[in-house]
Amino acid sequence: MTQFDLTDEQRQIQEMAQQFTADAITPHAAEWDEKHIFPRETIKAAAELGFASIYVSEESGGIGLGRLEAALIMEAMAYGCPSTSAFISIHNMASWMIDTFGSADLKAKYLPSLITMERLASYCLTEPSSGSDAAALKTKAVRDGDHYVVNGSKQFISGAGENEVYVTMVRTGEEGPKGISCLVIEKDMPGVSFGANERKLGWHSQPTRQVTFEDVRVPVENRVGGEGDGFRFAMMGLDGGRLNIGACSLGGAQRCLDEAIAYTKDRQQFGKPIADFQNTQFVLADMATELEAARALLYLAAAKVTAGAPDKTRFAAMAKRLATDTGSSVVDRALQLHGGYGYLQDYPIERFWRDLRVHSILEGTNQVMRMIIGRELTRQ
Ligand code: FAD
Ligand code: 2MC
Repeated sequence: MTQFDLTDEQRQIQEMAQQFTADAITPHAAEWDEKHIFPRETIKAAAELGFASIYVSEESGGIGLGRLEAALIMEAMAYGCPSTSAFISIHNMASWMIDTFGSADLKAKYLPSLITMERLASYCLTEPSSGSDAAALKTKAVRDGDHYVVNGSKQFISGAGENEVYVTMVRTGEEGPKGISCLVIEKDMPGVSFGANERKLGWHSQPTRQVTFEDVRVPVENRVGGEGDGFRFAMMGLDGGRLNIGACSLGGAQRCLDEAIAYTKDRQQFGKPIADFQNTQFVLADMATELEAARALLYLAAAKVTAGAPDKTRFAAMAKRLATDTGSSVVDRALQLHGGYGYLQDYPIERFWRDLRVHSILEGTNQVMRMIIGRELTRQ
């Protein structure tokens, strides 16, 4: 084992996730996509392997692994279905925020059911008028005795309507990032309602809805950390979430590369397999090279986030930007190598093409990633 290789334990985790994917995800993913099925039972089965609490501490009942192990698991599951893998990542991000910053009572209240996925968690930052400029969020929480009264709405919430727990960034104070706090809000609290399921290009195996809060009374004990800490917690959650989204792109792209290799060896034109054309081999060579380079940066960034390195946020942003752009570009080339068949639902490529497209947008657009990187590079 060298510093550039995985440990035996990491390989075992990777193989377990690959086996789970081959058995429980890959055979069904096309149907989930086509029929917009939310595979709750499969997601719950992932929890039995610890995949709902990958970096929730062992003390709290999680499996207490690092970000590289999480990336390996997300990458492996995305080989079958990027949308389902990303859904599980978001649940992990929300659970980690409760475990890392929540009080002992809050952890006891929510973590046991989140770890088993009896309850599923969403992460609510985006609002209709604040996406990239997340610190401008307006959802207001006003203190009234031992409750907050919450009013406002969240846009594009993954899992909304299905999930039971909403880790929600709200304004309790001044404008800007320092006036934001984080509350755990439950689906069944009076005043919580959901918009229609958005009709999307991809990510069909999970719902996306607006969440509206109308005079929702949330106990003060459901606040994660102190007043004004919410934006920092939200950003720290995203340091890990962005790695996972990048990993989902890598896994999806690896699947399409493997499909393209098999297809081009089989498909004959001009009397020989199209894999024999130098163009095909050069395209495959570039796909594999770029994928490995993006993977190497992502694993490095994951190690930095686990270690709490000072440059972890920049590395997570660089890795998310490169892995998601590379992933989409690899899938696009795989589609081209399939010719017209790549455009058909009979082959999996078009699903991956659609699923990976949103990874350059969510958990911070790739322009915001460049902003984070550029700011740090030019900071005096
Ligand atoms: P905008 O911020 O309006 O950006 C529009 C364009 O302007 C983008 O290209 C952007 O890069 C660019 N832009 C904006 N500001 C700048 C700048 N300063 N410099 C250069 N370019 C800029 N959010 C959640 O909180 N929870 C979720 O679970 C969740 N799930 C999602 C699921 C899906 C399927 C989708 C599509 C989105 C989800 N989101 C979620 C929201 C997602 O994070 C936002 O869509 C994203 O952050 C971008 O915000 P926006 O859509 O408002 O775009
Ligand atoms: N870790 C810890 N603290 C952080 C941090 C991080 N990664 N990033 C920012 N902060 C702190 C920062 O240090 C500052 O605190 P202080 O003033 O005490 O130093 C505070 O937070 C405000 O930070 P900025 O001054 O950088 O805030 P600004 O508003 O200028 O920009 C930006 C922040 C653009 C990086 C942030 O708004 C952002 O990431 N936008 C994209 C939104 C996003 O990613 N949304 C994803 C939604 S979730 C999703 O899509 C899903 C599918 C789940």
